[in-house]
Amino acid sequence: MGKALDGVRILDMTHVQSGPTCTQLLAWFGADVIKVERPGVGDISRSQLRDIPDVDSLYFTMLNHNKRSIALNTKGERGKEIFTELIRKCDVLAENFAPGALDRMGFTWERIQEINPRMIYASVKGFGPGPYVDCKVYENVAQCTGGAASTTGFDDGPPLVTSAQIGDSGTGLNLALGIVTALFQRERTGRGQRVTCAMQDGVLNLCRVKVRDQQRLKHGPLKEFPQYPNGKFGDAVPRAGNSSGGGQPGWVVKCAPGGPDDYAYVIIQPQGWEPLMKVIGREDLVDHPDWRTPADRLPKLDQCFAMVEEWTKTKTKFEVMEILNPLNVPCGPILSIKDLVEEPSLRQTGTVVEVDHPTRGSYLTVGNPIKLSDSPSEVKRSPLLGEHTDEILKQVIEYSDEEIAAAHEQGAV
Ligand code: CAO
Repeated sequence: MGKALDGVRILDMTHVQSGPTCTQLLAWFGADVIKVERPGVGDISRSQLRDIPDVDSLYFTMLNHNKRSIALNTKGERGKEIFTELIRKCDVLAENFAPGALDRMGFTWERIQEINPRMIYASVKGFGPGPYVDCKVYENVAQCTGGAASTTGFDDGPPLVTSAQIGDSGTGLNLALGIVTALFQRERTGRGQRVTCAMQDGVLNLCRVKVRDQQRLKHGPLKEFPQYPNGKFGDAVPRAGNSSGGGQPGWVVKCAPGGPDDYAYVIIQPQGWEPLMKVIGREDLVDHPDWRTPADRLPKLDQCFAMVEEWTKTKTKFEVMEILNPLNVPCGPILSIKDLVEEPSLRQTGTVVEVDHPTRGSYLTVGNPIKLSDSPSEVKRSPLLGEHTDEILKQVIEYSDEEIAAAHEQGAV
C-alpha cells in the first residue's frame, strides 16, 4: 500500500528533540527523510543519556525512526556543494539549530530560494521576533517562558514543569502541520515558503485556557480553583493543583492499595452527581438544598472530592474505572509508564511498538499517534551515523563512484 507522503523528500537538519519529532512523523507518513549529520559526531542525542556504552541512545533511536543518515560537513566547501545539490533535489528543508546557524553556513532563506524556489524551509526556534529572538531554548525553558510552569503545580509550591514534552514534541507537531500545509499550498502556487514555529508560541497555544482564566480573573475569583473560597487570588492566574481546566470540576483521588500511582481522576458533571452520590453511599446529598446544584457545590469542591475519596480508597483505580464508567461518570486511572508499555491494546494499535536495532537489540518505542486508514505507519529502526551516505550521494544527487571517493578523500562526508 502506498503512503500519504510518498514522493516527498525532506532534507532533515534537525537535532535533539523538537525537530526530529516532526520529521519522524513525516517519515511515518512515507516521506523520504534524509538526516544530515556532522561527520564523526552526528546528532548530539546519539550520545546523550546512554544506557549501553558506545551504542546509539534510546533518546536518539526513539526520535529518528524511518530516516536515512548522511554524514556531511556542511561548513566545508565541498560539503556546501553537496548540500546545495541536496537542496535542489528535496521538497522540504527542516532545521532547529540555534538562531542563525544555517545563515552562518551561507544558506539564508534568500539563497535557498535561489537554489530551489519550490523549497519549503521549516524551522523551530525558541522564540519568535522580539527581545529573546537570539536565545537558545530547551524544553523546560519553553515551558517556563510559555505560561505552562507558572500555572502548573500547587499554590503553596514553586512553578512546576510537566514531563509531557509540550515545548519540544508539541512544537514538532506544529512544524509538521506547517510543512504539510505549505506542501498543499505549493500544489496551487508552485512556490515554496518559510515555515517558522516558536516553542514559546507552541506552549502558550497549549495554555490557551489559562489566557481565558487571566481575563476571567478581572471579574472575580476563579471558583473552580482550590483557592476558592478561602484562599487569595493575585493579579495573575495561579497554580491550580489538579483542578480541571474545563467547565466541570475534577480532582485526583487516592485509591487502594495506596501505592505511588494508586490514584484516579474523577469529574463531576451535573448529571453525574446523582449516580456518584448513590454509589459512594451519600444518597442523602442528591437533592440536599446545600449540595444539589453545581453552583451549590463550587465553594465546597474540596469536601465533595474528600467524600468521593473515602469511597475510592476502598477500591483499586481499575475498580473505580469499572464501577464509574457504566454510570457515565467520567474518570480515569493514573497509569504509570510501566502500566502503559505493558498494555496489550496499545501494542495492538501500534502505539507502543517493539523495534529491533543492529547494535542495541530490541527496544520499545512509541509509534505514530496519528492513524490513517490508507497510510499505515510501519516503525523502522533509526539509521546508524552516516549509514546511507554513499547511497544518498549516488541515488539522490547522482554522483559517480569517482565523485563519491573524492568527497570522502576531501573529508566532506
Ligand atoms: N556540519 C557542520 N556543522 C554542523 C552540522 C554539519 N552537518 N550540523 C550542525 N552543525 C553546526 C551548526 O552549524 C552549529 O554551528 P555554529 O554554532 O558554529 O553556527 C552547531 O553545529 C550546532 O549549533 P547549535 O547552537 O544549534 O547547538 P547547541 O547544542 O549549542 O544548542 C539548542 C542546542 C537545542 C539549544 C539549539 O540548537 C536551539 O536553541 N535550537 C532551537 C530551539 C530548539 O529546537 N530547541 C529544542 C531542542 S530539543 O530539546
